[in-house]
Order: sequence, then C-alpha cells, then structure tokens
Amino acid sequence: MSCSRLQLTLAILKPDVTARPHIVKEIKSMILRKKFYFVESKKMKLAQSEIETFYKEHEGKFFHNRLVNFMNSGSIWAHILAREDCIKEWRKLMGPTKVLKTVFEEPNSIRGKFGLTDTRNCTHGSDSEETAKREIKLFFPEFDEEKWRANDEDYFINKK
Ligand code: IDP
Repeated sequence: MSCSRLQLTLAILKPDVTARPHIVKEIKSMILRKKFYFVESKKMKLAQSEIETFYKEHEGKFFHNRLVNFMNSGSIWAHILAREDCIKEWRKLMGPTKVLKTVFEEPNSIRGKFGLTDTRNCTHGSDSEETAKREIKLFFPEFDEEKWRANDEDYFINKK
C-alpha cells in the first residue's frame, strides 16, 4: 500500500469537441497515454443558469456572452481525472487558452490540435486544488472524495 495521494481535477470536453465523436475518442486516448485515470465521467447538457454560475468570474468580459452561448450550444463531457500533479498536467495537456499561442507554443496539446477559436477551445480544467474541489462538487454532487480515497485510490496507485 502506497501513501502517495493522487490529485483530482475537473476536466470538461466542451460542445465543439462533443459534437465531433472521433475527436472525443482521440482526446480520451491522449488522456490515457498521459497516465491520467478516469474516476467519473458523464455526458450532460448544462442549463444557461449553470453555465453562468460556472463562468461567473468572467462576467462583464467582452467574450462572456459568446462563451455562455457556446457552452449552451450542445452537450459536454465532464470527467473527474486522477493523477500525480493532475491539475498542472491536465492544463499542460489542454494547452494555452488562445488558439494563436497554441500554434506557436503547444501544437501537440489538445487545443493545439483541435482548438477552433479562443472560445471554441475544446476543454476546461480546474486551476487549483480549491477550484477543483468546488467544480467537482458542482458537476458530481454525488461523488464522495473521502470514500473514493478510502476504497478506490490504492487500486489506481498500485496499477502504475
Ligand atoms: P482557461 O479555460 O484556459 O482556464 P480562462 O481564462 O479561465 O481560460 O477562460 C475561460 C474560457 O473563456 C476559455 O477556455 C475560453 O473558452 C473563453 N475565453 C477566454 N479568453 C477568451 C478570449 O480572449 N476570447 C474568447 N474567449 C475567451
């Protein structure tokens, strides 16, 4: 039994990806190749009010309406991912927010390969442990982290 703990994050595949099933498949393969584990997954359609709550910090910015309309345009995949250094590593795999930056800096990231615009940029990832806890609660209210750590975490750690 190992005492190292895996970090959890909320990862979202946005509607531009969900609308392209072959890209969903490719991204899920990229996630597995980078040694993330899928702890929970669900495909869902967010209500406008849920999107507004989720992106509250961007209220008033020039892209806010565009972002809310885009997230409202179709289903998403929400995942809880586990890995060592999960938050940083998932954001690294996602790539930079802006599409132009992905071209020059991270062409092999998810956004580099599949991002369409600064808004339609494929993915979301929590930016800190505190945010991850809050976002996981929002999308997976039934998920009990303590129970998962007690019952299932070692299985993932020992699989390495
Ligand atoms: P992140 O998703 O890389 O963490 P945030 O700054 O938290 O980036 O922005 C949330 C989302 O808002 C982005 O993923 C993107 O969809 C959208 N967004 C951010 N900046 C812009 C912009 O300058 N133009 C258009 N959309 C943007």
